[in-house]
Amino acid sequence: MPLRDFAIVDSTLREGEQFARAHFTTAQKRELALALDGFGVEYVEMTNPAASPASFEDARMVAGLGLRAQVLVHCRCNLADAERAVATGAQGVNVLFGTSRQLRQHSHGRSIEQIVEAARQVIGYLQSQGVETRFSCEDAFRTPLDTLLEVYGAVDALGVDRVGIADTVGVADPQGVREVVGAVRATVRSGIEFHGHNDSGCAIANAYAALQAGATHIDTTILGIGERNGITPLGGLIARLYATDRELVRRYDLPRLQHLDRRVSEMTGVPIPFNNYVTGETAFSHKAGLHTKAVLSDPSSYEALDPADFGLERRLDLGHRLTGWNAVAHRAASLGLTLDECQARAATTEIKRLADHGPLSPERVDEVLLSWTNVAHQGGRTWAL
Ligand code: HCA
Ligand code: CU
Repeated sequence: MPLRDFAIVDSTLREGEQFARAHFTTAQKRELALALDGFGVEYVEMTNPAASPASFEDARMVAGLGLRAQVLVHCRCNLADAERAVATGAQGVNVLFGTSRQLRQHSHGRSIEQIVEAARQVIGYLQSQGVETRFSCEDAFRTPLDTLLEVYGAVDALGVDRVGIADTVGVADPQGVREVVGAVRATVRSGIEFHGHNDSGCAIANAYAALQAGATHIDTTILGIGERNGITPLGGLIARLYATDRELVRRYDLPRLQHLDRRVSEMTGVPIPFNNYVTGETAFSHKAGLHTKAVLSDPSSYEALDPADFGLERRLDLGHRLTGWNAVAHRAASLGLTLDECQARAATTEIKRLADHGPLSPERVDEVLLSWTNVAHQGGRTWAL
């Protein structure tokens, strides 16, 4: 399958609600659903409507917004939940059941036969209601592969639209994901959704590996929020795909990503990490002289992502001891000062000398350049620093 045939299922309003710091109000859910729709995700997933009265009302409200995105509700694999889910008017229902030994023993106590039987009932009901239906095996990567394939084979035979493969505890690695998704791809005709937690730092790489192996849908949340340390972040998946081929993400309104990250940061009170994909404070900062020189000549020499595609700007840091004369000369020129190489080198030496005592702000660098040039133009001093 070509890599471009994928859809993003954004679960900020479901998995993201399970983040320790999240408690979205109805107005915030509405705002995020509209913002995600504006960005262009294909699906928005909502919390199980059976979770609380407000969860039901909020799912109904989002399902009624008339989004371009399909609205999904998440629910357990039982008829009572499925009926609540359908009553919201959502276009699709994402059902799950834990299949690992750990979850079968400690969560619900059912056998694989009982799981398949419950799936048969619930999928049959959802199909009779005309909603898109997904069945996911929770904790798939701690479930024996033959068991997984047995369950997926059974629900695929029932005509489910999609099967879900969840790395619930974040134990999978890209190689393992390729193997499992590849085996599922060879077993089912349905779509395949991958949901990966980030406990061991592989959530983006695993989502990407899933796509390479034939997954059709990837779960994300804004900033990656979710249970524990969360899942594949929307911005990180976008960055990964863009780095492969920017055409893969052309259909999304990339400059809106900064707004999504900022709003979720504000709503949860958690700052955007400095090293966040695309929107981190330093994501487009260049510092060392070798880097700034090459970036001034051609930004792609040290950039996989063009900040302009995301409505952002790159930053060249000059006020430090690793600075380089090319970038200093460039800055001087943008201040209207013309320095020849010799002068630029001398000014750079002065900046380095000062910066040995601590970083210089951009304003301070400009001051140094301006005062230096004034003195030089008065003719009295040479630049043998
Ligand atoms: C959960 C578990 C889940 C479900 C994923 C899915 C997981 O919190 O309900 O429905 O595919 O990580 O297994 O988020
Ligand atoms: Cu999850």
